Amino acid sequence: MYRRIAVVLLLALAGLLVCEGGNPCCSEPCQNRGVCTTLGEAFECDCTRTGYHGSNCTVPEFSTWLKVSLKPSPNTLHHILTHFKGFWNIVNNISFLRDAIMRYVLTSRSHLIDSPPTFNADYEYKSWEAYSNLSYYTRTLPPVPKDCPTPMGVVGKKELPDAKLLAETLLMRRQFIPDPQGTSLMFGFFAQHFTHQFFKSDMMKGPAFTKAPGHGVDLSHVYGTTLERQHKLRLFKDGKMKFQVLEGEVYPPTVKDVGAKMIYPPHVPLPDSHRFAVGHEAFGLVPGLMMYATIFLREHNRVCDILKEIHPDWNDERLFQTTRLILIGETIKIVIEDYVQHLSGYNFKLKFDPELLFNQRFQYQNRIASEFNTLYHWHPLMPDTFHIEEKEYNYDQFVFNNSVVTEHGISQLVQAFSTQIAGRVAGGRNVPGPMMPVAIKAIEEARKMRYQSLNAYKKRFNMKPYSSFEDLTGEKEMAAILEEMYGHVDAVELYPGLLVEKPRPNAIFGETMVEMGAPYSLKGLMGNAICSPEYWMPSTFGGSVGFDIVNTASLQKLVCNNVQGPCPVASFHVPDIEGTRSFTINSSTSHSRSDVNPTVILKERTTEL
Ligand code: ACD
Repeated sequence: MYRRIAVVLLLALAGLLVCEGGNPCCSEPCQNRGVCTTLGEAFECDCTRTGYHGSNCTVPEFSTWLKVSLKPSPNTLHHILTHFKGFWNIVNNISFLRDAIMRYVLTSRSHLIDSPPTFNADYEYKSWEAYSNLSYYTRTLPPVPKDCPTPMGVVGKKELPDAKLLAETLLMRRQFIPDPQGTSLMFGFFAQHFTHQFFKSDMMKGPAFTKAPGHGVDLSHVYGTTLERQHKLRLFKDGKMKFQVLEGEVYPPTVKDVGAKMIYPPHVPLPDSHRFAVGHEAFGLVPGLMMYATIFLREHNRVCDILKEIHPDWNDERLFQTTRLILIGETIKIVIEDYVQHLSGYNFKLKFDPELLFNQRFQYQNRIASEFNTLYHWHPLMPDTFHIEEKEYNYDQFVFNNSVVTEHGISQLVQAFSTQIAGRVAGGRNVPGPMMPVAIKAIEEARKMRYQSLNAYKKRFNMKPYSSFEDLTGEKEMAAILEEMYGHVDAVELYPGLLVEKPRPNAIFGETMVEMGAPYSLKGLMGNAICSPEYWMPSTFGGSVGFDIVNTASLQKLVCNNVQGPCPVASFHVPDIEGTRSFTINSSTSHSRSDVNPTVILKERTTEL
């Protein structure tokens, strides 16, 4: 009680102190998602529906107090979900229990996302412009006001550390650190392929803007963001997409053939036949992206054949449109049940079932947040070199090299990427050298958009803010550098903070990445129109056969249905020793697949069951 009074007094004092020199909202005086509004030199907190009241929204209502006191911390919940395998095996097989837990996961996560969206980089207060202008990413927290004494409000130094120095000191890889969750490169490339349909910053306008107005899973990376591009890529026969056959296998058509612009730098010595054209202009960047683009192209044409068989009377347009809805459904199913399932490390089995939300308060809409884009810079996933069959490619040999795709073929690429381990994301110093410019740019762009601090985001997503630098990193060396650079833990920026954060035990991420990433993800996936009661029915997908394709989709099936010959294992997790789901890292000295085995000890976690 005394502690709470002291906090209230301190906040009020901070507000008063700042009011003398400038904007009183700079000190973030309103807690618990209360909204700060300046009143001349004073401020007012709007605590409406926060569950708190008082001048700083710090006094809980009884029901809030009860909920907060009883609710386990995110780390405790994570521990429960990632241990006790025997218990979860039982729960996973009792459908009403599994459904109830999944419903809770979906609602508790998605209620953390403002829907309809509220702010953007240019509007720190609610406005029709911010709500309606789809060319902006939305913002979960409004930008730090321009007239604040420091870049993070009132705390920290007057100048932020040099972005390059910061990235080189704390983010750049020294030695490859493999992900202890066993994430594969197949996951890394899926992440890159899938997210580029909704993370598509419009750099002509600036980092706050997007060229993907669909704000979610619309498969625009397969079909193009504009109707003009889509039409260039379509065959206009039986609903299909254009393609070419190379060495007996189906690949995307050429830029020359279809006239859809792609980014292939002129110095890259690619023959015209390998200048593939797909939905996203930049997917020639790495063979991993083109591998997925090819798989999705084949899947589209495969599903068209199935639909045509059932609906011989349907025209090209209807076959195309229905197939697109099926592929959107397949994608969401794979993302929840394979991709997020893998990332979570949960022994609880996640479920894609839109009906779970039909009796809940839930809005079927989504707006991609700038902060989601920033946090998804998972470049530490990328290895130092890429191993395919007997070859090892460095970045120079790998980028913009579609020949790798046809030389090895989709099957071999899947096989190779499913067995090469990806890097750990949290814990610091694991961004590969060639990716460093992207990491530096992420820091600079966040500054341009005046992001609030890591700790402000922790509070916004119901986490306890870090109390010290060591609390953040879990060690002393990087903590001391951060202290030197930022002066105060409340001034640490979001993106560097996420990458240096102490990982959860044996995990790829720290607490903040998951607690922020999960709400954005689940809201974005389940907020899709196809998950709404109006759409979620067999007829939307051309009948029971199409609906079944959606409801039984998996990464493995997606691959098997679209490769010739024996189907390779397709997995977001590198191969296990029998019965093992995760890894214990023996040392931090693993460089590439050739030395993963000696240095990564695969160990059964029997003690944790
Ligand atoms: C939960 C489920 C487990 C969450 C675990 C990790 C989440 C961390 C980061 C985000 C992960 C995946 C992103 C996937 C999809 C993005 C979809 C966006 C659609 C617009 O505990 O809640």
